Amino acid sequence: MDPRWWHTAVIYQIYPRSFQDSNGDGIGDIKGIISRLDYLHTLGINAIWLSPVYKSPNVDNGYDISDYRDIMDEFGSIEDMDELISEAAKYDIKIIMDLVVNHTSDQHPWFIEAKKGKDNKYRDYYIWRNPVDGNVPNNLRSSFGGSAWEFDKYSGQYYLHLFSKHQPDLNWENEKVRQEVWDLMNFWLEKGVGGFRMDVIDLIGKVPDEEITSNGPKLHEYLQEMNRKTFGKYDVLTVGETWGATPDIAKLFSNPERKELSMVFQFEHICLDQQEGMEKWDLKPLQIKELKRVIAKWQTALGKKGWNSLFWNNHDLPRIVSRWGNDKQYHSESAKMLAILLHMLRGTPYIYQGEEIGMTNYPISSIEEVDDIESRNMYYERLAKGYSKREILESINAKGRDNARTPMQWDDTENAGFTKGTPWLHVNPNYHQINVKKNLENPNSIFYTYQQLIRVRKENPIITWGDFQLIENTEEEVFAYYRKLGNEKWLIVANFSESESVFSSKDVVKKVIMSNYKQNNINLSNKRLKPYEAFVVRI
Ligand code: TEU
Ligand code: CA
Repeated sequence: MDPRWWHTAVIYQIYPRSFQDSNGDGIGDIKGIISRLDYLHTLGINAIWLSPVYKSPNVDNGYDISDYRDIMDEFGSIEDMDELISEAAKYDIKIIMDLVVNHTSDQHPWFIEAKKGKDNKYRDYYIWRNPVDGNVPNNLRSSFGGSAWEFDKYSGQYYLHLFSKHQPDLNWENEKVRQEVWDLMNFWLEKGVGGFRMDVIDLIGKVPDEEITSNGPKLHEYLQEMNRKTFGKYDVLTVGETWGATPDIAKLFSNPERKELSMVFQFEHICLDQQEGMEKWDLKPLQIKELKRVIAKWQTALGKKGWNSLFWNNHDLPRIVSRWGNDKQYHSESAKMLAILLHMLRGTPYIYQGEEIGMTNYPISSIEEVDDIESRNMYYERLAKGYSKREILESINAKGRDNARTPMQWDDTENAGFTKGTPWLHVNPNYHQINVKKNLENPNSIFYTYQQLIRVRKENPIITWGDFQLIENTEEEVFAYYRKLGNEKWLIVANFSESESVFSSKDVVKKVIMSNYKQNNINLSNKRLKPYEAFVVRI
């Protein structure tokens, strides 16, 4: 594959509402982000994936857009955005915009027009169907609960919304819709953005009448057209959010010869603690052996015909150290282990804000503390089904999206230095112990592990380009693999457990590249592993 900048890059995701408030209204904003560029430069990242900052009524925190060419008042102005792009460029940091074009807000002028009647010129921008026997057209469900069809009394038709009813789905079959999307993408490309993260992009080819939502028949045709009409002429990163991707599907998206996207986010590893065929709230314990199998599969299956993105976290997922690490006794060890394991893989790593200091899930005790539409809808739906409050809150504490959305913990002053006002969402009370300032002051902090991982990746092509090989015959809780490029060979070993374990191999260590426990020399014959120990060695 032709090397591109994003092959060796590390991306940092910012959830703007919770990153840094600059004016005391309790809501993070663009000026706040600008004031923290220096910090991100110290970490060493190359690009920021910015969750949506466009005008939005905020039913789904910006994933419901009412104007794609303007900025949400609370976040600032279009001038602030221009300034962010140019200030970030001074640090060699690119801005990757979140492109949410499967749906708009119901407050978008297109939808306001479309609702005016069947002959309105914007009617066909959305997906309308007549009732069937006086009821919904079919059984399509919304991701946020209930039917995906909402009745519009005025016209007597239903419109489709795969998310909330305030997020009507665009009709991608309509050529004019596609042209509108190309225009708005070009608007941002001309401003010099570094690419797009494409929200639920595998839904745009849906065939609602056949109840096909993801991976519809025209999906790849649309993406090839998008590539030709917009970013194909630019040196940018594009990453699609694709919950329904298998490795074969991921190759369709990311094989450079097909001229679609740079890479996709796949979620197979992320779904391993969910009961088969159930919802994300229905948990089961993670099996390390499954995690090894799934990661190894994705590491090898794409071959030279596709590219992986690597992530543990985003704004929809619980905090990884609380999920598959240990956010109490082995907080630091397990956070570093997870970082080392992921960042030594082949692909482009993404860090979600606060992950680099080991931020943890926020413990909620009542639904009043919850902002997220997905959790709130599920709460009332399951209450009505007879679940107890206790079990529902347990699910939200484990998997709710607000876990990752609490404000960034900068220091131990009031509200963790996030705002001088009242934060829009509660700050995690553990900010006195877990914050950026403390991390920067401690050379052994989680932050410096991330910083080192980013630096080591830049200095060693083996991490970007080397082959991956899982080591099969280890203790179950030990995740070990080789990376190999030319004559160079690296070994990565991680103990995914709070108990001691052991790893044994005939390999001889030439150099310890890094480790989460201090050690200058490692003997691999019967190497005892401490809780959550992880190391990278050249052999
Ligand atoms: O998420 C896609 C999506 O399907 C989410 O509902 C996700 O499955 C869920 O949160 C996990 O349980 C994207 C965005 O990342 C999310 O924030 C938006 O709410 C959603 O699309 C709609 O735009
Ligand atoms: Ca603000």
